[in-house]
Amino acid sequence: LARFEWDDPFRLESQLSEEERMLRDAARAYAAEKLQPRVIAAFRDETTDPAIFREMGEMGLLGPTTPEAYGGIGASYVAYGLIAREVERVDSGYRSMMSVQSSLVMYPIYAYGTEEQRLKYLPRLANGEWIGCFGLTEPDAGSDPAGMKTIARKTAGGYVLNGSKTWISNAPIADVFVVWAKSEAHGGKIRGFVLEKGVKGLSAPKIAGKLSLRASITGEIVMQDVEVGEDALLPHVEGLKGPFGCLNRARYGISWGVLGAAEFCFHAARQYGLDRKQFGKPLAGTQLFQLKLADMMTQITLGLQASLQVGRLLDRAEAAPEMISLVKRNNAGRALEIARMARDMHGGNGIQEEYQVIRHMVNLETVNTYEGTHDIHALILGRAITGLQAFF
Ligand code: TGC
Ligand code: FAD
Repeated sequence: LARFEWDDPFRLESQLSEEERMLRDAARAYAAEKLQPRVIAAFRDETTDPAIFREMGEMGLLGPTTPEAYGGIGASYVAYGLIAREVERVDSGYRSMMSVQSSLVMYPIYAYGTEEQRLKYLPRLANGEWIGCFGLTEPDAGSDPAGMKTIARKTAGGYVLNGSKTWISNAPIADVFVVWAKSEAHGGKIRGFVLEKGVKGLSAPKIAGKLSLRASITGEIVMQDVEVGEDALLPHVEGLKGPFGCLNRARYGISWGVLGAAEFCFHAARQYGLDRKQFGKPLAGTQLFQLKLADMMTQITLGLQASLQVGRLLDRAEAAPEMISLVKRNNAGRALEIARMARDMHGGNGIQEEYQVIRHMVNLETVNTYEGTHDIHALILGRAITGLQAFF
């Protein structure tokens, strides 16, 4: 009989290349040795350690798919997903810091920027010397970014930007701001701009009091007559496909990341059930407990296999955005259910910070919302299924 391993039912391991396994193992070791010891206090105290970017940079975890000429390591998208899974096994906030830098800041500069912009920004974002953020969402434009009000007006030497962005990961500690605005000079089309910390009129106040994703700092971006040169414009894209091109990659990474958090919760619940006795026997020996574990393992296994397939297609430039919506939506929703279940299976201990399942649970509430809510991805899929759009 073929062997069955409960923690790798479909032998994901055997479907990875040697290089992918090595990167995954390096990320796993880093996350366990450097991130895990900090996370409980960071979440409790709502603090973000900027040194994490440099550490991740040294490990090659920032923008890993970027070519070596620009400071990356030219890794596959499958490797990128595996890294996200290891980091989010510790905390969704740490994965968030990393995926914003990689997919939402480095990717647009690489894909839409000039050679000068690539050479100026990418190596220092890759090594973590600079921290990046991505400003799309506004107070009145969340699920519907086409409704943004931020505006760029042409000046003699460049542009002047006015507007505000909200819910921006990394913003209060960012050096580099990729901001999307409607450009009057381009017929009101959405264009991308790269702003630098310290420019007059730009501020990024922290949003305090989040009860989710507390280890990842979030802020606003306020732009009051921010003047930039022509060289701040990302010249090679216009329209919403600019930010969506970045979101495709970040959403794909999230589809792997959330399963790392789900695996943590599944493994913790299993161990708790083996250790904890009630009614004279381990909880894991009861039918209800086993049913829950079987459901967790099934959803994680199917999700990983799906993300691997989308990653392989992405590596061949054959991944459609709807495939990414499918795995982002499904895996984030399933991970949230698994974390809630694991919290329940820990009984009263499940609400304690040291058991960590409730932290994953409240983090995953954010992940289910950002980068397109669970329902928005359903509408993207519904449009693909029926040919009818139901957003408005
Ligand atoms: P729609 O008419 O569908 O499309 C407008 C243009 O965009 C193109 N497009 C895409 N291109 C590439 N990839 C995709 N996934 C694309 N989706 C659309 C499309 O072809 C079209 O191009 P063109 O040339 O014809 O103009 O646009 P819509 O306004 O109807 O869109 C509706 C909807 C709901 C799909 C979209 O707005 C949406 O996805 N909303 C969700 C918003 C969102 O995801 N925001 C994320 C903000 S960033 C964030 O959350 C970071 S958190 C990160 C962290 O901390 O980890
Ligand atoms: P809304 O769009 O107001 O949605 C509210 C509810 O209405 C949701 O349930 C939604 O599914 C539903 N809804 C909306 N439209 C429809 C419809 N047509 N039909 C049916 N239901 C609908 N953004 C960035 O640009 N950069 C970042 O770095 C970033 N980081 C974030 C970090 C955190 C911690 C959080 C919480 C958010 C972050 N975001 C970021 C913003 C995030 O992308 C938005 O919160 C998200 O896109 C949802 O927008 P909204 O909050 O305005 O909700």
